[in-house]
Amino acid sequence: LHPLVERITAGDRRAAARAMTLIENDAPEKRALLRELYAFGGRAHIVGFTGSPGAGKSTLVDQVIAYLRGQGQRVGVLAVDPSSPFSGGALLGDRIRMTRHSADPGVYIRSMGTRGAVGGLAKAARDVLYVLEAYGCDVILVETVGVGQSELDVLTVADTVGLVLTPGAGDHVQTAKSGIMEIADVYVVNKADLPGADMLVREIELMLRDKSSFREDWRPPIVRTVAAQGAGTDELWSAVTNHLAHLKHGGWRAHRRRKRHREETMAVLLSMFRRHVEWLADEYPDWQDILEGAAGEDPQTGAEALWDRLGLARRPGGDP
Ligand SMILES: Nc1nc2c(ncn2[C@@H]2O[C@H](COP(=O)(O)OP(=O)(O)OP(=O)(O)O)[C@@H](O)[C@H]2O)c(=O)[nH]1
Ligand SMILES: [Mg+2]
Repeated sequence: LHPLVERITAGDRRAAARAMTLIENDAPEKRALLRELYAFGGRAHIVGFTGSPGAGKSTLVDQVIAYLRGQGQRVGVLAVDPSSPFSGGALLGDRIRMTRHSADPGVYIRSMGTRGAVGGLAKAARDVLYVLEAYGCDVILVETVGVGQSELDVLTVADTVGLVLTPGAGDHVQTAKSGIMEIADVYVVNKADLPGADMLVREIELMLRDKSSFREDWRPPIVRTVAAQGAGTDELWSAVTNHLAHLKHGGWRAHRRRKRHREETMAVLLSMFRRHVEWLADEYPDWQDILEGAAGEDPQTGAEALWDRLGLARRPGGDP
């Protein structure tokens, strides 16, 4: 085992931090680390929380941490912060309201900026999660704000997605950003102490009457919370664990894992392919000429010529 991986699995926090930084920075050791860390993937229940800015995601995550610690579970947190550059690592100020847990050895909180993430935020998050899984986290909570496609893409790493909505301003079901309502496995109506919570619950219920929108045969439950007072956390967590049981029972978790594996492998393969072609173009001027259309040929013809030069097979019918 890589010495760093060995230390991570022994519960060494500094080793975990170091590995995450190496991974985020795309360091030369990254590949060797990920190769070994892969074996730990799938051990933790990964739960994403998303929603509008200020919906109470961090407050909620903080309550869930306390709840899970009460059960003796080891908890990891990945807070995705769009306002920060990609490599940060350290706790990002007061956007994260979980600092009361930062001295607890059973809690590992990591934040990840999004500015400048290469190869996609979801991939970067997935890679960091391997470290938290190797560290022995039973549950990993991922907080990401529900604006921007790449922030939402991060949720593909989650087994269960909680969409945090609040009564009143902006969060009406009808006006919600398209795509965001559909990703929820659990609807969390937070700030249920404020007026309008009943109305919001009714709106969601109405929307859920259209059963055709259920993903993976799961009817998303609606849970009310007052995160600021710690109310509703146990109901929230039982909804979340019910969802995981459903995924496992129905074979959905294995199905998703295969699908994600396929996507990740494809992404790696395509980027290898791209790098290889770029290398050839650097190495051989005639590749460069074809790429730039020096002889006046169209891009399709040029690409097919390069395809043939790579010695790649054509499909029956003649298409590459
Ligand atoms: N009234 C009320 N306020 C709450 C509740 N939960 C959180 N808040 C308050 O809402 C504000 C935003 O909470 P955060 O937890 O930072 O929200 P967030 O969704 O993490 O915000 P960003 O990370 O900035 O997107 C804070 O002032 C909280 O105290 C609640 O249940 N009721
Ligand atoms: Mg927050």
